[in-house]
Amino acid sequence: MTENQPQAPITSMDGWRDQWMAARQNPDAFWLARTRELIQWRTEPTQGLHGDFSTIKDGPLTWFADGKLNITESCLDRHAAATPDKTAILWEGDEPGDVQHISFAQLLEKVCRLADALGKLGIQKGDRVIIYMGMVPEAAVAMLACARIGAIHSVVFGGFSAEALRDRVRDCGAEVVITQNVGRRGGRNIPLKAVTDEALEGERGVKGVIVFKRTDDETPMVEGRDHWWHDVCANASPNTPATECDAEDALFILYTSGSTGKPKGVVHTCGGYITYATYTHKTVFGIQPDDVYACVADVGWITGHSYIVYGPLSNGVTTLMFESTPMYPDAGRYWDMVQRHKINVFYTAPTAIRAIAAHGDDFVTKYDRSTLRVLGTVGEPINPEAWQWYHDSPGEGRCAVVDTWWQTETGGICITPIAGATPTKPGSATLPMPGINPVLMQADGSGKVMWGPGEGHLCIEYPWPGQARTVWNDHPRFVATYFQTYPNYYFTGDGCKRDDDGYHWITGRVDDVLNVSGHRMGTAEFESALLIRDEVAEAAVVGYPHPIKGQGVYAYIVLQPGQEATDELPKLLQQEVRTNIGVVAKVDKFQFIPGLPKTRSGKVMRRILRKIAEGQPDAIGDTSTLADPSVVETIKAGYQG
Ligand code: 7RM
Repeated sequence: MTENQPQAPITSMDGWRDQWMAARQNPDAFWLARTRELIQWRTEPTQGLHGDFSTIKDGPLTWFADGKLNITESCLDRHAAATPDKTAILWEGDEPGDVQHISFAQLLEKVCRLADALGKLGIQKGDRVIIYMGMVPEAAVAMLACARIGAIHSVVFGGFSAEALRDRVRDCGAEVVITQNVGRRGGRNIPLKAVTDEALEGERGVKGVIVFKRTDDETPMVEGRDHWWHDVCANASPNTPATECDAEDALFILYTSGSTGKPKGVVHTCGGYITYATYTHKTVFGIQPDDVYACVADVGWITGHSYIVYGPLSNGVTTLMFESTPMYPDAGRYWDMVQRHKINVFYTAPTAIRAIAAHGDDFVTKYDRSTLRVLGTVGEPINPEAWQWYHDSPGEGRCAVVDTWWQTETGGICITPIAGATPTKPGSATLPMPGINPVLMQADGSGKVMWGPGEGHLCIEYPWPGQARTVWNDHPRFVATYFQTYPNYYFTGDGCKRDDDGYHWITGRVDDVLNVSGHRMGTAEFESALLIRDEVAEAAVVGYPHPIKGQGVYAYIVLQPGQEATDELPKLLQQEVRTNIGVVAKVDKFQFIPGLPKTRSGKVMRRILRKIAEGQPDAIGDTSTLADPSVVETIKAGYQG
């Protein structure tokens, strides 16, 4: 059976085309072959896809439904057996040179101990565990320990506030929270345990908190609820058996912002997700067994899940975890690490590239980058200038640059060059992965598919194993968000251009989702935080182009009658946003206006607000449907340039 032969690496455009065509012609055969060759199954699946986008309203689709596995056996046991002493996690702490090497054998033992400790706290298969940590190896251990016993983890980014953490604990019904006393970043403490305490005040559902001791800072512990990580792990088994799971058992929930309401708990399942993370990681970056691979994202985002933890460990390569920032102690930190750790593949975000490029080439050239082979970027559109700098300066003009487009919901990379195979164009994510069928829809609401070059809304036509299955506890919301705009297609929320060569150029979100420094946030989340303050009658938040962050946040505020826009007010409003969302959420500009531009039916015309915030008041277009077109002139006049 040819489909059972291991896939040859893609090294040419012909190779890419062959595999893309094979996946298109027989997706089941393609993905069954990939999962059998890449993943350790207890019972190999014989079934591919069940269901499709037309039946998704009746329930989640499935991949590999008759397979049984525990994904930690792919990420840990098989490598602990074959290469026990090889470094699995290479940790670089906040201070340069504060380094740990954790081998596959050691990582497996740590995971087993925490898994056993979780079990002793009453956590069973299917239970939810929240992980609220910084970038320490223990964050990966916590994720894998949950997976070991079939518990469902939900990592909450350490920059989110107590309110945001509490919302997530409640939404998923978490019974245990794993945190650390403090996080370290850029020489400063991040009060993770204190925020956890605030979030959990009065939360009866959480029966235990496990606290990793990152520093010797004094840490108040709640009697009967809180346990030190080192205590519970010291008394735990180093050989906790892996719990057998169905391919479609949930592996994790990750909350992500959409255009409306609170963040959604996107659910990924074991078999399809691990297959897609492993396959894309290996294929896109051309991973070699002895590579030192570094993705400097945070495990609080999907990039950290798929390309710091699950993909690289499943592929058995050394994966770096980086606790600090690209600027600490100076703008040379990335390349300092590349030199010291002999990094071969390096993966970061456009916002970081732009920020360090602004500090000049000396911070780059003083370090040896000769080990680098592939440079990746993800999180937001990369402007051609930043792409070129990444390619020429850190990459010495000889490394492959892969601009990888994907989303929390897609589980892994979908549109990207394949390192060493795809000719690149600066600013283009180029071509789809095998198994991904991108389609552009006319943006005029006609629902028509566009052929050939053009610009439209990016959809994906056919299911793939790594895609999210549902929204936690709210399948109708999943269907409404992704499958209703364009029936029978997955709608990404992104705009996209396709050029004459069939290359894809992502233009950014076409909905009310903001992307600030690669952090995805909803305008609705900002607006509801602003509305909490009594002074505020109405609020509308939009994005505008920002040279480093990609997007800045522009808030229009209508005050209650009798209220005044004092000098203090923006600070108070910002404080409210921070309390409700977290330190990552910052309003860059406030404009106080007498009224929002609304249609006669009361709908806010965000297009107008967006154009003014973008500094393009002349591109506003038709305002004749507004209830009171004169507000536009007032808003234009008060523009915060
Ligand atoms: C991986 C991740 C998803 C949104 C997505 C896009 C934007 C991500 C790129 C990109 C242009 C890229 N997941 N995006 N990668 N835009 N080029 N290479 O970021 O769920 O947090 O965000 O990010 O708008 O819809 S995410």
